[in-house]
Order: sequence, then structure tokens, then C-alpha cells
Amino acid sequence: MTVGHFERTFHEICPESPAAPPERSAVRPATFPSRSTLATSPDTPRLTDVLPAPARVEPAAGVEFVLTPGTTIRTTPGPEAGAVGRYLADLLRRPTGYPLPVVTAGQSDVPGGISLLLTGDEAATTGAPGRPGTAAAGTASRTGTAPAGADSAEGYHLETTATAVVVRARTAAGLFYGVQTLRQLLPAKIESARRQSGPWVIPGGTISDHPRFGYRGAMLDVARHFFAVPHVLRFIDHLARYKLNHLHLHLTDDQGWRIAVDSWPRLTSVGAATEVDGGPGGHYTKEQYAEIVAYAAARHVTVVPEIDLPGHTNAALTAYGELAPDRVAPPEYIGTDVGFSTVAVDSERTYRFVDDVLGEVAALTPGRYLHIGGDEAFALDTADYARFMNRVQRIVTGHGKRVLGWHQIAVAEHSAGRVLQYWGTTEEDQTVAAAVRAGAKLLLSPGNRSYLDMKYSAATPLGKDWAGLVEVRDAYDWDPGSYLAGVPAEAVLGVEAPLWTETVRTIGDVEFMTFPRLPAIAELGWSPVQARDWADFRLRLAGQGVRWSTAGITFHRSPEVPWAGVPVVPEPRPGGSSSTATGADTAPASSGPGNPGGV
Ligand code: NGO
Repeated sequence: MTVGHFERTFHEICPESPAAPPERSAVRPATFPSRSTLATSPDTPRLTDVLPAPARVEPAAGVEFVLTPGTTIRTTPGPEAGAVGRYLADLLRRPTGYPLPVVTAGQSDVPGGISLLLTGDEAATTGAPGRPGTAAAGTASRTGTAPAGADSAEGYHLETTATAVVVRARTAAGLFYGVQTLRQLLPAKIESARRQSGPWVIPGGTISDHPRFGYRGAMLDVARHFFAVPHVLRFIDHLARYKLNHLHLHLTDDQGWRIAVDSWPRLTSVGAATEVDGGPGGHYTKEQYAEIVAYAAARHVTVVPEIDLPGHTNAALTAYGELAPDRVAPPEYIGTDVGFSTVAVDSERTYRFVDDVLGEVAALTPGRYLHIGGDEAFALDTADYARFMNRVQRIVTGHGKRVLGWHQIAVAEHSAGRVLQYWGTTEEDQTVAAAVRAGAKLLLSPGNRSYLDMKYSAATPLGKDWAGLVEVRDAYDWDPGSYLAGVPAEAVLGVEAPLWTETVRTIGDVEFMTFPRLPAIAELGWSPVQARDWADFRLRLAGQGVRWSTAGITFHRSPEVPWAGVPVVPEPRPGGSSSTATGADTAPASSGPGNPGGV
């Protein structure tokens, strides 16, 4: 499979599944104010509807740009901007039916159209005219002082007039985020996989935008249930839509080892053979993994691979009994208990194994982080655990990478550039705060806020509840910058939403647990604190629901959100195969070795 620019639709992934729900025009929740300035199309979103909320929005009353069969996409010369231009064209061509040629800026003789321009350092986030925090009266400025951690390298400036849409950014990532914003400013039918009739109206005005945090991520646990390549690619598209820039793949656990390692081949020939409840499991070949990394990179998403150590290693031990404390291979494990397994921390053979595995994984990883797990190693005492993790951290840096680990690695010594991923449910942790004082950065994934595998309510058919029930507002109403006592906002790298898959078996299940909570976490990662407001967010989220339905994405119809006009998508059934409007549960995996019928 090649790394195309178009998003993965259900029909590309699941060609035998029934048709996606019929198209409906976007119906706005009754609570939205009426829009007197946009007479030509009631489907046109407002400039202030974008999610995550931009730093600064200035609508131009009465101004609209209309996409036509003659519209051209112009980009700064060079491959980077050109790739973003082709991505945009691929998004728009199918629903509009327009040719939308992508040409180099300056070479087209057609005035106006859409321009994607890489600028010098001065332009992207300050924009022109105006600077963040200097909005004129009557505009929807949300910036104020940019908080520490803002990464203006990913910023963009978008201006829409009656004749042109111009996105300017310092980097291709900024242009890409400008394109995601532009996409949300078109009518929801732009998400259709089939041709629709216009008009394709974009509201006029200016958006100047940049993220609050440099790390905005989601995690997919492909160990408890394996997810074949096309489903991972579809998940990446979901991240990109909301300007997330990291995909953390939980590649190994007690139930399965999911990444090929040439020097230890039994990890996958033996260790990948099952999953929770005894399904067929599966693994990624190096070529398949490289495909995931490249597809993500084309969407400005960095893949963070996790090799969970020293616990959560039963699958590795089944493959190589020599790594077990008693040097005896245990039987495979298909349950959902945690904390019972460990590699032998007193054996040099174990460190050879860790070095080989992390070396091969590092070679597949363009990003700076290797995640080494570190959670729930209950079979070891703290001293042995810390000694082991100290050596593992040195192995990571020896391969030129930085350490990322669950916050239990706080007891290990500091390692240059290391990041602790906090998954607790309390707002105080002395050990973590001390590790941060020693130089570690913090990635926030509180279980009771950001865990996508928690049930929404007691009635949710999938998920767990050990960290509590997590409805959309729980996921939204907290601040990563001030969450953990004694940890200043400057020490916070960002936020990540983990999706553990003990109860999650199909891509429909994944989407049901992901939407609508992932956009909530995305807004925490991207938007300035001043832009965050639950009452406004829930209305913007309602507008996204029409887009998900149009794109065939399953989601939880949270009672906290006024989903007016959204077709009902059946929710998964407990324990059984997940029933979705798009039939995701019945579709065979179209790529990769694992999990036919269950992905
Ligand atoms: C915990 C545990 C995982 C479980 C998950 C389920 C972490 C970091 N370790 O989170 O093994 O799958 O909860 O919610």
C-alpha cells in the first residue's frame, strides 16, 4: 500500500461493509444564534465554529469566498507546501467534483483562489494585520499573552476575502493546520465520500492561530486487541483532523507483542499469536510499521513506539523463557489482569534483549522519543525496578533517543530530556513533582480525565470504570498546565488521550470511545486558556457531529451535547460484536496479518 494523501474511508478499509449513512445537510442546533450575514448558504459554518478554538478569530461580516470549478490551489514552490496543497485538493475533489489543480504560486494566471504560502519567521503566528492580544473591539480574540509552552512553529494565519483564501505559515505543519481549519469552515457535506452539490461557501475573515503545547497526542493499545494497518491509518486521520501531532502506539503487553524484531524473531512468531479473549492477534512487519510512520508523517503526526518494560511482558516471556525470572516460559495470557509479569532484571541476557529491541525500534523511529512503559511492575521491589530502569534509560539515550515513560519511572534517576506520562487520578504526587524538579517534563494523561477507555456512564456498553466515569465535560473541564501540584506549566510538555483496548475490539469501538472525547483533549492541547469555555465548546462539538456522521464515523451521542440534526449511529453492544451503521464489525481486515473479522 502506498502512502496516499487522501483519508481512509470505511469503504477503502472495509469494501464489503454496507453503505455509509445517507447524506443529510448540516442542521445547526437551535441554540446557535441566527446568522444574518450569510444569506447564500445556511450550511456555511461560522468562523468561530472551529475546533480546537483558534487563538484569534476576526469574522468579516457579509464576506464569503465561494469554491468554484475554476478554483486553483497555489503553493509556495518546493515539496513541503506542495504536499499540503495536494492533501487539501484530495480532501476537496471527491465531494465537490472540482478539478482543483495544485500549482506553484506565481505560475498561475488565474487570480484569487486558495494559496498556501510558507513565510519567513515573522509571519505565521503574529499574522497580518494585528498581533495576538491586540484584537480590535468586536473581534473574537482569545489569545492574551501566549502561555509558556506555546510552539509558534506550528502556527498559521488564514485570511478569507471574497476573492481569495490565503494560509500563511512558517512551516508545512502550520500550513497543514491551516488546511484543517479551512476544512471545518466548509459545509459538513465536504466530509462526504460521494459527490455533493454546492454551494461551497467559506466565511470571510481572519484567523491567527498557534498551539499552546508542543505535544498533543493520543495512544492506541494495539497489544490487548490488534488493529491492522488500515485501521491505524484511519485513527491517524482522526488525530490530524484536530491538530494532534503524536500517535503513541502501545506495541507490547502481556497478551501480545506487535512489532517485528529481526534479532529476536520469536517475539512475533510466538508472542503475537493471540490477544484478549483469545482472538488471533497479529503484528506489524517492519515494512507495515514504516508505512504507518510515513502516513503519520505526511499528516505531521510523530509516532511514539512503546515497548513496555519490565512488567506487561508476558508475551515476550512466552517467546523467550530465558528472559523470565525463573527462566521458564509462561503460557500465553488472554485475560485482563495487570502487574503479574516481569523480565529478569538480574540477567545480562535481559539487557542484551532490551538493547537489541530498542535499537531496532529506534531505527524505525524518526521522532525523538522511545516510550519504555514502566507501569505496574508489581512483581519487583522498588530498588530492583529503579536499577533496571536506570539501565534501560541509558540504553535509550545510547540509541540517540529521549526517554518517555509512565510516571512510575519517576523513581529512576534523571535522564536528559526525559518525559513522565502522568496517568494517575489525584492532583498530587510528590515523587513525580521531585522528578520534574530534577529536570523531567510532564505529559498529562490523568485517568479520570483523558482515558478514552473509561465508560461515559454506567450504561456505556464498552470500557472500564476504575478511574471513574468520563463524560465529555469531564474530559474537557480541567487544565493540563496546572493539574499536578508543584509542577509549573513550563514543565508541561502537553497532553495525551490513551485508548486501552481490553474491551475495544473493532474500529467502530475505537471511534465510539474516541468521539467526542478526543476533540475535548485536542482543545486542551491546542487552545489558549482564555479560549476555553464549556458552553461554547459543546455547541462547536455539536457542529462536528454532523461531520462525523457524514464521514461515517461512529460516536457517542453524549447527552451533554445538543446534537441537532445528527443521524443516529447505533452504539456498540456489550461484549458482542459491535454494531455500527457502517458495519465495521463485520468487515475483514484488508491489510496486515491479524484479527480478521474482529478489527
Ligand atoms: C492502566 C494500565 C494499563 C491498562 C489501563 C486500563 C496504565 C498506564 N497501565 O494504565 O495496563 O490497560 O490502565 O485503563
